[in-house]
Amino acid sequence: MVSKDALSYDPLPLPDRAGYSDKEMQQKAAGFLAHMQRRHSVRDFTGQPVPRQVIETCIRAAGTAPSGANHQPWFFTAISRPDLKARIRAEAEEEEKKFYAGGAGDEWIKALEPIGTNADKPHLTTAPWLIVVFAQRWGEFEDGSRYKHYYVPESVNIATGVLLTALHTAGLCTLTHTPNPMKFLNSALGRPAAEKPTMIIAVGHPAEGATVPSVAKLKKPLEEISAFLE
Ligand code: IYR
Repeated sequence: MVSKDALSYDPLPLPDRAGYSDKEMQQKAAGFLAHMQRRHSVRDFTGQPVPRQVIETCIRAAGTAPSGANHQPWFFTAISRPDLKARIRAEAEEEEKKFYAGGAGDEWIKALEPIGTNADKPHLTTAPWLIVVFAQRWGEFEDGSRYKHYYVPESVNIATGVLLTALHTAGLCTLTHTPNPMKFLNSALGRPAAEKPTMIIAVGHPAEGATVPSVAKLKKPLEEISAFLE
């Protein structure tokens, strides 16, 4: 929790700086690219447990993300309790049924065809952990008074990216899942109404024979996702 009297500017010498030669930089960058190219969203998990400590460490990594005014406007609820996972699955599938029965509209359903999704979400009960990401519009001082958070979606989405990267680096598979609407997660998980659930991340080991849609391997080339103005 932020303290009201810890808010003055206090510059420290840059800690932990790793300086590399140009060649080392390229090696590091290429190594990281290869690592990320091995990340795939997986829909089929085994129930093989994952130690809580691994999940805690990955959430701590997510918590290092940059954020508006360093307010860290995120909250992660990690769930392994079978009764809670079953409740989340039941409520998510209820929303997904409406989505796939027409709520989504034809264009969206067509866009999802190559991904192969439908209203069944077994991963929500088979994966050993679900991590629900919440975005907080407000923070609280120690005395209970509120302060506004800034750039909330941007900050939370950066942290979520770090979390997915950390989980992948730990050798785990994930599936980002966004039932719409997701407000049921607040009551299911006891989070305040001012927090907005942004995503459910199913986490675990892939089932034997797990597949990925072939389109998942089609990544846009550099020329399509970037411009260099030198
Ligand atoms: N939330 C639904 C639909 C869905 C939407 C998108 I965009 C996807 O990339 C995948 C699924 C579901 O989880 O099935």
